Amino acid sequence: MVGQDASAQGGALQFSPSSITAPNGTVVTFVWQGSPGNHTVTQSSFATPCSPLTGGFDSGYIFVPANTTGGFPTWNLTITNDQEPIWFFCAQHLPVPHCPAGMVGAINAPTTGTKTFDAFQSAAKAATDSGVPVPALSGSAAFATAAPGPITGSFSGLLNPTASVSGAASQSSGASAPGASGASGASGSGPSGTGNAASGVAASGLFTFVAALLGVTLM
Ligand SMILES: [Cu+2]
Repeated sequence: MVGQDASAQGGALQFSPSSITAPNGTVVTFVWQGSPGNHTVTQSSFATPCSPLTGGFDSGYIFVPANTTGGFPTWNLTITNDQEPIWFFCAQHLPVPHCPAGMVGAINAPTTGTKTFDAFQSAAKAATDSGVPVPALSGSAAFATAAPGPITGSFSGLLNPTASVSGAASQSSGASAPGASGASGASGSGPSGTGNAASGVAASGLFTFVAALLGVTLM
């Protein structure tokens, strides 16, 4: 889940779950379920948690208005290198920078040593930089084949990638990951966060992140 409702444990500014393990070919589905919320999923690095990674994936901003109960925008990333930790953050700056507030996530982060998710999040909370998203479908160790969506109706986006922007469509032939068709299963995970998302993982082999924010409309 990309964000949470403000009433959620841990507040609105979080990915839930925030750290997962996903083998190659897994389709990770991000769900912009926080309502209201305006978040990004932006790849970064362990060294600079709150700065976009050059060549990293980036959803751009997606705004979900208050009182949204369904049809949330989603984005599917396919994992291509499960030996490489994928670090990401939310690049939203309003009303406070989300990354230094702890809105970071990881896929295939080490569980021991110095580069754990907890260490990454601690570094994010000490960071002051929080860059502007660079829309991209394709990232390091993961890629998307389509833009996040739907970004229509009450949803709005800014700096969102498209197939033509990133050129990642050329990689889609390699994206014959099993899971792509199962992505709809992610919709079964409810808005209530980690518990439901975790059960969704168990049921479908897919992973869902959701985020939420306090009614910010980014211009
Ligand atoms: Cu955010």
